[in-house]
Amino acid sequence: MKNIKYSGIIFGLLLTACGGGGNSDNNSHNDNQPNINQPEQPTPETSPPGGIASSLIFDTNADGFKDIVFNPMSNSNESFNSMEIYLNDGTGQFELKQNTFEMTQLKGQNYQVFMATINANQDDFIDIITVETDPEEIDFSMRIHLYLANGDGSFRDATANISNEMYQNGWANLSIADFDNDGFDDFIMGGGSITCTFENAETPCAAGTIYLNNGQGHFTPANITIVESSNGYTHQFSSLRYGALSAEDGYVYQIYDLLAGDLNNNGKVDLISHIYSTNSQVPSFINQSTPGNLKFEVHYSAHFRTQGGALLDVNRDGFKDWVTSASISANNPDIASSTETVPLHVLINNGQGIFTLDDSYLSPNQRGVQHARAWIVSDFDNDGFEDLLIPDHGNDWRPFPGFANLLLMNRANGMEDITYNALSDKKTYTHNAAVGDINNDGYVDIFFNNSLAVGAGHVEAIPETRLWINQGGLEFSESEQAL
Ligand SMILES: [Ca+2]
Ligand SMILES: [Ca+2]
Ligand SMILES: [Ca+2]
Ligand SMILES: [Ca+2]
Repeated sequence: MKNIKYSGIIFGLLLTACGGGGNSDNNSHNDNQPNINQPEQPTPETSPPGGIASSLIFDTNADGFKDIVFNPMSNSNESFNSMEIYLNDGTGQFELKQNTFEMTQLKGQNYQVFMATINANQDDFIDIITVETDPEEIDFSMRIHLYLANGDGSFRDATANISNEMYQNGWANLSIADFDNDGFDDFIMGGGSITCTFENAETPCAAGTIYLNNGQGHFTPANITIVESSNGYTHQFSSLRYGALSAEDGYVYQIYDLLAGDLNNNGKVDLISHIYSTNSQVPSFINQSTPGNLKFEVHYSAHFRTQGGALLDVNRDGFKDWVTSASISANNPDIASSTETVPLHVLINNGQGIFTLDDSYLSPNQRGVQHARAWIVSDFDNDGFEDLLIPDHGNDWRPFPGFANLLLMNRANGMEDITYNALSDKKTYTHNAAVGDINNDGYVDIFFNNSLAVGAGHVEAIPETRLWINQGGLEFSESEQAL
């Protein structure tokens, strides 16, 4: 990522990890260092971009072949990085399509640091929601953008359909789900919180804000009723909170970042929050919402410091468990290129959203992560059990050494690391990834947002092929086309 002047100052205290959230993107870079993604020479249009901020794989033009939507973050001299599409021609070749997005820019040089698909307006086409940030500004501008699909591979900007889409937060991620159970996709913001104090209910806090869809693709923040399981107190907030819910009884905690998933298999999407307070238990927000009325009951697991992760069923009892880690982000030359890692952990769900640490589902020698950029759940070998891909960009400071990604297969006795045999052991700067079956062979392929910007700041990270074709779940081959 680019320099973000404020990140070290403001986020430093709150976060030790950008790798925390499923899609979070804290960027801890040194002020005085040059832009890491600035190419020395203008790049021809046909060359792959030096960096990619975010990407998605889905069929944008309804021809039955999945395309790759991406946002370059190092286009030559352009001041504004428009989203672009590699259009799949059905033979495994992609053609670059530019200017298919009607885009209104926030200001200056922007990146979509987050992208997700969403069914916004109930037509037959998949829409896109993004978080755009302006990394060179010091006023923390960020904006949620909505792009409605026209069905022919082009998209129109419907950002005006979102109320309160602009924040002074720098960055955020979103989780897409139908939170009020009315059949329409909503979204919740995570990781946008420079205004959050974690222990003051009165302070505005963007993280944990849920935007409800009116069914026609218009999104508005809605109040959330929180029921505290420990004492039965009920309170309404503008964003997700937890704690005793009463000043007399102690703290009310704001949240910073979260994961969404059905924890108790009742068909409603629940939430869990990472915790940044040393004296807080881990809150699970069990969904009791009805259409138009958001309501969650908070239950607690024992204190455990989590900064990210993914929900998938590790012990195969039918309930989603939580794989998580901390991360390394140190502005220290001695650490920057080291092989130091932090361990993975597994938290097992009791079926009611209460989690217990059990690392026996990891091999005793399980390789750790340095700075997981994302946690992607998909069944890569089609055995019916979800596996876990962890793009890891390594320590987020110069010299941006990169780090090997991690592919963990879900086995009967736990998670098995097959990365080095299936993919590679190279230390890449992988800024998230997108997965999807691009050659219609039934196996999910991977597009890594690898930096190719060697010599432009990534002095140590290794440039590597972005698109890897799944050969049956245990082995991937590099795409012959340079994307
Ligand atoms: Ca809804
Ligand atoms: Ca489970
Ligand atoms: Ca599997
Ligand atoms: Ca495939």
